Amino acid sequence: MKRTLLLVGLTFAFFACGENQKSDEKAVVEEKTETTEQESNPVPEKQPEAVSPDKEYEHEVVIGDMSIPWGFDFLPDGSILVTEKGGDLYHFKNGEKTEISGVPEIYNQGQGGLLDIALHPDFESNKWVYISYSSESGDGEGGNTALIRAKLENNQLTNREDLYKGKPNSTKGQHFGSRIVFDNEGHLFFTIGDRGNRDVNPQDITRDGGKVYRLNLDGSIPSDNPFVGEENAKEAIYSYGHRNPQGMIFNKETGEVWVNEHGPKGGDEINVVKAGKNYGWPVVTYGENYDGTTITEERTGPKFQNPLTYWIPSIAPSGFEKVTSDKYPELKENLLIGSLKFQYLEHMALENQKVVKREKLLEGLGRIRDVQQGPDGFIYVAAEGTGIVKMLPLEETE
Ligand SMILES: [Ca+2]
Repeated sequence: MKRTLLLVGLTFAFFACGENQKSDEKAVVEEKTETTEQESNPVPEKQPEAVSPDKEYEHEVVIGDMSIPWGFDFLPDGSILVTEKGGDLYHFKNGEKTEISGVPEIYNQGQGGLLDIALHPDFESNKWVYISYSSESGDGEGGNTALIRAKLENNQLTNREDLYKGKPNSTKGQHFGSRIVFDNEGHLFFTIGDRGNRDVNPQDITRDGGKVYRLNLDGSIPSDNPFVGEENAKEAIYSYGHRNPQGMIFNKETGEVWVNEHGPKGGDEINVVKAGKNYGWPVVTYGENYDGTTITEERTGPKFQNPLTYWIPSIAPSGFEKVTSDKYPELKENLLIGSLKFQYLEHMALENQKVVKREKLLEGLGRIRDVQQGPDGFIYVAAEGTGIVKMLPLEETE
């Protein structure tokens, strides 16, 4: 964009003007270029405070008796598949919870475990289910994030295919990612956090960790991925410089993938994921170390894509949804984000890419891991120590 504008501008200046006008035209070109860059990468403003809503939503527990329900998705009949971080996968239908067999062995360390689950967009005809988890497979002690797919038939996972495995393994328990979403063009996106190795992984495209990845649905690498053909690059990488994205949506309205990710102390972010862009961690951040010491004074820089917004203090975001149904008119087209730290569901309203409202919904429900709009249009929320609850629209509780 920048190059095009510059060329057009200079050509125009060359043919159309005398000496004096030439410098004027040049000034216009420079101004235009700057505006364009800023428009595509504005520095975020401080968020408004999160407030309690005028009226709290009621909820009903749909699946109870769970410890850490990490991720879930809906089958075509509206029943639910849900992971327990500890390593079990359940199918919940008609009030009954059935354990699914054939689930991969997890590396049970720290934040690792059985993580996200997502059904193939055409699950009804092909039965493919995608799962992310921490895995010990491959060389070296410890584990790293893996992505598989398998067919779900008769409460069993079969025909397993290993699609991706982050390297190297590490015994660190931090930052495995990992969400899975699909776009409308036959890709899937998933994330791996920096694996507790922030000074080595996120800024290096020849290493896994601190990345958003893009694959074709069979696990192959799209030929138009941004780092295809670059020496030693992990060609599945779509964007880098991330810390630990644990919430991801495909924003149908904009055709973009959006993530929310944990910052250090302060500095959680929402990022609009763009091909080949660097999201800055740990070179630029709005956060600091947990002990209050400085990571960097830099909040932004010319090489880095700014977040859409950032949280200070951190809410520890997990799960992400954009409301599109008509069940909750006051939430429509807005964002929902789970908070592990403050144990509420954040409702965030944007206007022109700026945060104009933040509300704390379902306060005290528990550490929220995931949020999804079901095929029935209702909002479902996975909370630690509870399970999955359905948020009831305000008019239904009046
Ligand atoms: Ca960032």
